[in-house]
Amino acid sequence: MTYITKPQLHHPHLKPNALGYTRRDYEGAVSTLCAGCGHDSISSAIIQACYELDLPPHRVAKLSGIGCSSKTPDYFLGNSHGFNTVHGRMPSVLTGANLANRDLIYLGVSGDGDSASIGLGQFAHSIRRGVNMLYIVENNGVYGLTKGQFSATSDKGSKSKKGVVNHDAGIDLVSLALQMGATFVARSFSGDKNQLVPLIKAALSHKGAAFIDCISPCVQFNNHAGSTKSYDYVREHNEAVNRMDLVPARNAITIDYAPGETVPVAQHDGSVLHLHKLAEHYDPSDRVGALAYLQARQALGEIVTGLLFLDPEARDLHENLGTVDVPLNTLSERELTPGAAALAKLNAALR
Ligand SMILES: Cc1ncc(C[n+]2csc(CCOP(=O)(O)OP(=O)(O)O)c2C)c(N)n1
Ligand code: SF4
Ligand SMILES: [Mg+2]
Repeated sequence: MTYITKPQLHHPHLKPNALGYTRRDYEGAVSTLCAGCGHDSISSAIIQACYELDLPPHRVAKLSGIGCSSKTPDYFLGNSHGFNTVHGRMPSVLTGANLANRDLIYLGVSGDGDSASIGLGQFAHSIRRGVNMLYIVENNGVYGLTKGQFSATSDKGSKSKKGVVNHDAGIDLVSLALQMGATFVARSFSGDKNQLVPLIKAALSHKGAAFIDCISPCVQFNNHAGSTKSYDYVREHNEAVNRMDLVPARNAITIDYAPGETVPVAQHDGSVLHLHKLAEHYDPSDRVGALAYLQARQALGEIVTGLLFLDPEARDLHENLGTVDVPLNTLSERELTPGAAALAKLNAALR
């Protein structure tokens, strides 16, 4: 497809956010994905979330692997830092960048092939280390870019476009993230912006490893009868456990929800996440309960969406390692090489 550049001019009536940026300032290049691809809706939700959170674009670093999903960072946050790594290696590059500069907001974007096959080990270790990031998997159950092979998240018994049955057990990245110790775990659907935008806002405000598995239909290779990741299938089998909104710390906003219980959960940046429960007895603070709930609903053929687990006391990798408060990349040579006396003291402490 030919590369189309976007016009630089903004409509004069576009509403600016608190920083004076309009939604357009959070956009990227024109997408070259297939029309109707779920990944484009996720890009749009990311743009909306960053605009609503008033994030300074230069403070965001977006990283990805390889795949149609991993191409998407080119289509949002055009004024942010970006790094398109190799297949399955986004988590380690993101971890390194985060260790070097803790002051940026890290957004990792990946696909089910990128994270559940070649990158499975990297996915697991970045989550268990508590890297402060939002890790989104745009999950379509196929390798879209390489023309529709089953991926490791394809459900057992689901069919390819040509009718071939998948006999392998599917990997559920949400369950894996829960087991690996993620402190914010959610699942959503690219076609449900009302659920996805607040989830992204809350995950970006969370300190620790936040993971969102976003079902994102591939209209080219996996949007047919027999697929469990098609628009029709997800719409029919979606079971939302909660609805939510994130209230930034600076705004005193009261929330008016439909009848039902609303639970406020404070985030590390001072903002408050308001969770409105829909599913009966669902408790997003119970990690084991979340796993059991997921499996029970999966056995009924339901796809559970919403915020599935949140640890408001989450710690991140820097806290665990006891690193200094300032970004390591701002330390001077003198601070990094404190001299022979400091080395002797350190060695003595280890004897
Ligand atoms: C080391 C390596 N092995 C294999 C490939 C081929 N390859 C490119 S993208 C891809 C899978 C992408 O699937 P997914 O992450 O699900 O992205 P999607 O296109 O479905 O969004 C593969 C196997 C590659 N680029 N590099
Ligand atoms: S092949 Fe599938 S995943 Fe890739 S852009 Fe097209 S619809 Fe999206
Ligand atoms: Mg895929």
